[in-house]
Amino acid sequence: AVTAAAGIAWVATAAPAAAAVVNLQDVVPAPVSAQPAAGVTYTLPSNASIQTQSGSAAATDVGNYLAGVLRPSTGYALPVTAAGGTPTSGIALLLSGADASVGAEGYQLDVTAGLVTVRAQTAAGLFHGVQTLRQLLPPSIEARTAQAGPWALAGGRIVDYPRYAYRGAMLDVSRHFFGVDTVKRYIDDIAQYKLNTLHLHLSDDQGWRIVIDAWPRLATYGGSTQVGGGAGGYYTKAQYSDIVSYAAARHVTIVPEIDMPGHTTAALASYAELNCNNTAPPLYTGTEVGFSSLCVGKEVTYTFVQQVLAELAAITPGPYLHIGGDEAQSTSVADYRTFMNRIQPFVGANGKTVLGWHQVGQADHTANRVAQYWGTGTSDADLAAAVGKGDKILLSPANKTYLDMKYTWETPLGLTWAGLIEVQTAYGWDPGAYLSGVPAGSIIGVEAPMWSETLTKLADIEFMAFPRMPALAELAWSPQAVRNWDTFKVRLGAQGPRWTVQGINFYRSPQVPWG
Ligand code: TNX
Repeated sequence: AVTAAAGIAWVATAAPAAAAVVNLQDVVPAPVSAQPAAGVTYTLPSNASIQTQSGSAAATDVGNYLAGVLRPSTGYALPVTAAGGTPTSGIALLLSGADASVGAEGYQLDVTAGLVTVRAQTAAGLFHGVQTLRQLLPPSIEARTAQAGPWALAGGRIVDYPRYAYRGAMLDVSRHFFGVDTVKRYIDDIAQYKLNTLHLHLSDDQGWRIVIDAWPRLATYGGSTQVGGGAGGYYTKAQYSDIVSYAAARHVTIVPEIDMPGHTTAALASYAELNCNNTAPPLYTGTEVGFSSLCVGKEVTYTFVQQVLAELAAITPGPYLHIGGDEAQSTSVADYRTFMNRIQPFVGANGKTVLGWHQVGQADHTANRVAQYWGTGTSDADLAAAVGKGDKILLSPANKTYLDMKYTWETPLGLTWAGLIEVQTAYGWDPGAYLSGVPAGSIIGVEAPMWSETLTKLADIEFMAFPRMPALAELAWSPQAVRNWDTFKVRLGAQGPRWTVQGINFYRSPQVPWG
């Protein structure tokens, strides 16, 4: 049974034709509107084709992506062809005729007995519609070997679009380094839930993870260890660009972060001249914070930052460079302001927009700056300063969105400083009305950070992300009016079999009725 939400076109579902068919509205994140067509189902025939908008390479790419999901499990050929006229069978991905409300990232999905049509204004919209289509098929569609069908979908119409333009996850690749394949897998994980941004925390005290040609020891020495003293690692520019391209093909933008002026031991250890006393500290493999700072009074510091940001901007197609700015406890407030006010213009000079942890509110505003709130309360002086100066706000309240917090005291991984975060805690807040004194119009979205002090491998990342990342994705995508814990936990539970088929190691929260 589905609880109707006021003002939303949720219609009670008729008895499904086959027990295995997923109800049209049982998708994560919840769609804006879903109108089932009673008694109608579509069954994918073995000779189906995927017909994409004629003349659009981007739509063809989405078609090829969908074929890549469907071919292994169905065993069907599923040729991707250019749509001629109005398709009458198979799956169509079209860039015309969608409801105007879908905007830049939404889609309209129509399932009739004869065909499935996804319509959008952009390839990003088609891609999001394809994620919904996946979830409407049985969980075995996610297998990478041939499975028994039938491959049936519930009939009806979904019209769907995001609440926020910025829907993010963050991965800390500094405390523990994660290779290209792990990052790609996490991109696949988040894209399924319509997140569109992956923020990579590329530098910290414990490791520098991206090659900078002008300062080569950052990677070769600064990247040579990690928490606990393991081998660490770093991305070459070619590897980094491979990640950026892989993300772009999934309509995910990479936001690179170089954390400054604190969290900089890896850089300070690599170059003695960056230190006020001209002495390089040893590499650091512990988990303390707040003890390092770039040397604010030295000119070489600004040459360094300018060159790093220029090289980073050159391999970043997305709009943001994240300059960190958190926990600068070894930098005086005056020095912090001096430093930030001097480096922020480097970002704009490279055609990018400043994103920083909310302490950047202490420094001057720069055009379109975004402050990322990571506090545990609902107000903060630096946050208020940022808002007062005209910053936009990205929401990552640590006691709600931090995927490195333990679920319960029994959770074998993770930290507890911001509290325990069970699924209902992660889900149960409204991003538009959470912070006091911050107008809803200042919020650009929600990001779920994953710090990696205690996480060493993909299975750890996925255990902490699932099921909280999909829960937070719903906050970022779905209108508050369709969000409801009692219906969400059932929809979420139904994702479990999909994760099992995908090989995802997830936390079987007792709050969720797992399917
Ligand atoms: C705080 S959140 C930090 C990180 C830690 C994290 C652990 C933030 C901006 N700084 O340095 O990794 O807590 O949860």
